[in-house]
Formats: sequence, structure tokens, C-alpha cells
Amino acid sequence: MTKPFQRLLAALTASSLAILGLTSCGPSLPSATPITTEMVGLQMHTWSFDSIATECPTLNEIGYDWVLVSPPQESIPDSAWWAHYQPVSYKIDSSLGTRGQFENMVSVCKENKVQIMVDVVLNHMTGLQNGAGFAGTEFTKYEYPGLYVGEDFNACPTGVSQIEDYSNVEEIQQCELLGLADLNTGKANVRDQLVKFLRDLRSMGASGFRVDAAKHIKASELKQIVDQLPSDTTFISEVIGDTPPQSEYYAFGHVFSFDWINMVRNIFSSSGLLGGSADQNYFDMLSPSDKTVTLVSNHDTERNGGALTYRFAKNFNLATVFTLAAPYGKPMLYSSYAFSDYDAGPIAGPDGYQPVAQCVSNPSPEHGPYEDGDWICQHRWPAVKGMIAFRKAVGDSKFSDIWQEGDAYGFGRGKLGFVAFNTGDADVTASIKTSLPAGTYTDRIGGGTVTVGADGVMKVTIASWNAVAIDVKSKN
Ligand code: LM2
Ligand code: CA
Repeated sequence: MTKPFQRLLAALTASSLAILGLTSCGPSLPSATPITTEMVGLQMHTWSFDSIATECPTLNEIGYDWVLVSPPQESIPDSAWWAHYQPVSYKIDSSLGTRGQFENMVSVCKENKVQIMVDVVLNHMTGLQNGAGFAGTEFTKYEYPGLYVGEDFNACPTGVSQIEDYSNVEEIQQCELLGLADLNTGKANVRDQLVKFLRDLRSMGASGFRVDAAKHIKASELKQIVDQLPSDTTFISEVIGDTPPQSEYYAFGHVFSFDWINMVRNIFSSSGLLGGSADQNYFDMLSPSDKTVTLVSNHDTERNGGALTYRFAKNFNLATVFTLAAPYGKPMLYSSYAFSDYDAGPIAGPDGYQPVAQCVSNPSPEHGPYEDGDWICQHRWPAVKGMIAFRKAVGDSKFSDIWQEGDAYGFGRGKLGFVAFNTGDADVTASIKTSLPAGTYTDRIGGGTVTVGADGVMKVTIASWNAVAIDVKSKN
């Protein structure tokens, strides 16, 4: 063949592939919108696909932009919530729902402007010696038909079987986490299976992923997986602590801020701790804002004492308000069910699938006591709804007008908003200097009226363990 003819042929092949929507990596995928600091996400821990689909119109009304779904793949058949963290195949079929229900959820939520992010377990498979998965797939701990065989798993280099030394990166990344069969992501065939799984989820319209146990996967190997997905895919890595360094994971996406979970737990668990630390200087010491997803709790910290929970409702509520008010990070809120047993998952029906979740009536921090299994629906709490609107109203405006008086503390978001908290046992009445225009405003938290004078001074009473927030869009 002559050179020009070869070139023509190559061009034709490329364009016909483009017409078919094919690239070298396979079919083209639906586009996704990367997350920004003004967007608000919500982890709906073990909400079924149908439950999320049913809730999406409400989520849209409140202003949520994205939802994190629990791991959707086939897993070991166990009623514990954590069964979802033990994959046996990448079929979308579990107590959370079928593939069809997953697809329906994505499309209903998309119509409601809510993107779906998926919690994906890439580090490991199961800890069980053998069995059959939820959808009937038979496996042994180191053999998964059509996916992996023995040599696709890591042999722990330090001679222990499970991770014991959490200061040893090699051990953290190549030994078994909790005895779960550890995938050798250094092997191309292993990465290919994981890429196929992620592309499949993207092809169904999912926008991005929480990478479960990301610190147990070498950042360089995870990057080789990420690089095979479109660049508009969101990745949020779960990297607890700084071994391995979190910064290794910034190169291809976000990290969750466990520092944030600790900070809000500390400042909102008792009186007198609010001022001082919660300011820009403190934020500057944390991971870079645009790489960070902030949160009050997730499903692990809700159970291990690491975070505030629905059981300390007023504290949890204020911590969520603070997370939404702060000019830092990309918030992901948390919604869950009541439990007294660590293992207990939501109740499934006789066919193994969960029925559609029903929120408790009038979800609020005052609701309770809860029965085990009640869907608490923290995402519908009035202050949370109000503060999502606040966050959108203040945009990326900076910290300003920091104010403190006893156990009360507040800050402005420039000319666009002001929020004040009271973590003391007595109500606080104060005159607070803001940069807001004069006028009357509706409090985003309690719904009352707040007046700002011509001098920018706002006169308010902040009830004990409560907050007041106003912004230019809540101006009457
Ligand atoms: C995670 N992030 O890195 C998840 O957020 C966390 O929820 C997962 O643990 C963990 N990593 C593995 O994906 C959960 C749960 C564990 C549970 C595992 C595996 O917190 O209790 O472990 O999922 O299902 C269970 C048993 C444990 C047993 C293990 C293996 O609780 O006692 O370990 O299965 O059989 C011997
Ligand atoms: Ca590993």
C-alpha cells in the first residue's frame, strides 16, 4: 500500500469508529458533571435502588446534586450491611436491587438533576472460604469464575496473613484487610476486570465513584485504572490517616476528609470548643479544598465512635450546618437507619430484596426515640434543607466577620451570608457585625425573621445548641 493510501484508510477507520461511538477503549460513555464546592452530595447508606429512585424528586427539591449508593455488585449472601463490602462478582444484583432497578434509579435521578456516584470495592473480594453469592455465583476465596484465579491475589510479603502493622505501607497494600482476599492490582488482567466493572457502571449513567479502601491499593496502580475511564469521571478515594500519604491520591481525584469528621465531632460534642480552630488558618492546614470531600460521618464512623451520629441529634445537626456553611471542601451528607447491633442491615423481604424505604414521620433532630431499622432521613432535617440553600447562595465567597461571645461563634461569607452557632446551655442574644445589606431576612435554620441594620449589625437570639443563618437569597 502507498503511504497516502494508508493514511486515508487510517482516517476512514478512525472516523467510522467515531460514528459508531467507538474508541480504542470501547463504546463511548454518557457524560458526567464533575463535582464542585457548591454542590452537595448525600451518602444514602444501604438505601435500595428503588428507594433512592423514589426519593430523588425530593432530593432535587431540597437541592442535592449527587448521591452515593452502597456497593451495588453481587456479594456474599448475608443480612449484615457489610456483606456489600465482600464482592463475589460484578453482576449488579444484591439486596439493594437488580440491574434493571439500578438503571431505573440512574435515569429517574438524572431527570431530577441528581447524579449517582457508586461505592466500589476494588481492593478485595470476600473473606469466606467458599459459597454462592446473592445471585447464585459460586466462588472460593481465591477463585471467582470468569474473573480471577489464585495468582490474581496478593501474597502478603511480610509473612502475616492479615494486615497487622498499620505503619507499614507494603503490608497495608499487599496483605489482607480483615482477611478479605486481596486483589493484585499490579496485574494488568486484574485492572482490566476492574476497569470493565467501572465502565459498565458509567455506561449505565453513573457519574463517579467512592473508592472503598483506596489506601489499601497502591496509588500508582489505582491511577492506571482511573486513566482508563473518561476524564469527567469523579473519583473520591477513601484514605484514612497519612500512611500512605493522602497526597499520592490527589493526582486522580478527591479524598474524604477524616480530619473534618474529627474536627466537627470535637467542636460540636461539648460546650466551649467552637471558637479558635474553625477558621481559614485551620482550613489551610487541611487537604486542598478542591480535592476534598467533607463529611460529618459515614457508615463506618457512625459505628466505631469516630463521629457524631443521629443519637446525638442536635450535635449532628449543628455539625452538618457547619459543614454546609464553611468555605471549604465539597460536602457529602449522610442519611442512615437506626440500629443497636453493629452488623444489622436493613430488613429484606422474603425474596431477599429490600422493600422501599419509608422515612420516619417529620424527620428532624427532635424526632425519637427510634426503633431499630427506622429510616432516620437526616437529609430531610429542616436546618439541613435551609443550609443547602445557604451554600448555593454564598457560592465561593470567603470567610469574614468572625464573631465570638462565650459559647457562641459565627462567621460571614462576605456580603452574601452569615451564620452563628450556640453550643452553650443558655440562649445567647447578641448584636453581630455582618457585611450584609440592611433588611429583613428569613432564618434558614428556624424560619424566624432576622433584621440587619444600616450599619450591618444583626440583632439575634441564638437558642442553646442551635444556629441562625441568613443569606442574600433569604432576604425578604
Ligand atoms: C471499608 N473501607 O475501607 C469500608 O468502608 C468498611 O465498611 C469495610 O468494612 C472495609 N473497608 C472493607 O471493605 C466492613 C465492616 C467489616 C466487615 C467488612 C467486610 O466494617 O466489619 O468485616 O465490611 O464485610 C466482616 C466482619 C469481620 C471479618 C470480615 C471478613 O465484620 O469480622 O473479618 O467480614 O470475613 C474477619
Ligand atoms: Ca490491597
